[in-house]
Amino acid sequence: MRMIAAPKGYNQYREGIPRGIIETVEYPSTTVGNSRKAMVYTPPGFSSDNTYNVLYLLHGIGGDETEWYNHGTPQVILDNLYDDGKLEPMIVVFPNGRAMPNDRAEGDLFDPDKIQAFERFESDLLDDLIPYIEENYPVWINRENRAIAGLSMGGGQSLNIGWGNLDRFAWIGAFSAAPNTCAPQVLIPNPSEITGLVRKLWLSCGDQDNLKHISNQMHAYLVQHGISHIWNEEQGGHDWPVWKNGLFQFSQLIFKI
Ligand code: FER
Repeated sequence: MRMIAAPKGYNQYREGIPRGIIETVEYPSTTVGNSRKAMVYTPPGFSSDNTYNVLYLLHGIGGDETEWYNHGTPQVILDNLYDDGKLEPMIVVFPNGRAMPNDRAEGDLFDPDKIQAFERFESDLLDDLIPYIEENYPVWINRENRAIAGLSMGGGQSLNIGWGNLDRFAWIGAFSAAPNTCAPQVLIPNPSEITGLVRKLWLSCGDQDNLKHISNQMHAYLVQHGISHIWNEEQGGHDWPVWKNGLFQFSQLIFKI
């Protein structure tokens, strides 16, 4: 089994290094008809004199815009990677992928309305959140400067939204993609026409994850059609070690020529 693992200490808080800032923002959503929250990480040394890439990093069915921050210490992982000189400068946006008026992770998380809200998020992201970020942060607005990745439901969203909007995204990551992932032949009906458009495609899943058939199926289709990607089947379940490794690995691959 091929396995790309983060080195020990990758998510340990380091004393005395420059740090990014993580904050909560609110943006007007025409899609949902209210004001919605997202978290935004700006990197160490962030300055509006510079222009940044943007990674949209999505949560799972049990989470909201705070899930990565509460469980994944993304700011520690990213601060350490900047300290090691491993990342292109990027802002990371943590949206709430359940695009409905009550977007908290409460009640029956599998309620069809809530599952549908994960689909509706595509419009909220493209029409509301991305424009908000691009108006309020100094960011590049080309597809090559925009990445999308996520865990589980967010991994499915990343594959669906990424492949569905190649004019907007050039980098896609899916960690333990959930059954909301569209069939690969629906997402990529004409493989010969998209050669090279996705600059890096990362797929990972734990070997103990009972949703692994979703990733297996995507991987098999990509292999069958010669679509370049990285497939990391790693030890683990449907859980944070896999997702944090996903962020650690994927963030180093993106926005590099
Ligand atoms: C399902 C099983 C798991 C499903 C979604 C999930 C939409 C999501 C899991 C997660 O986000 O952790 O059948 O259907």
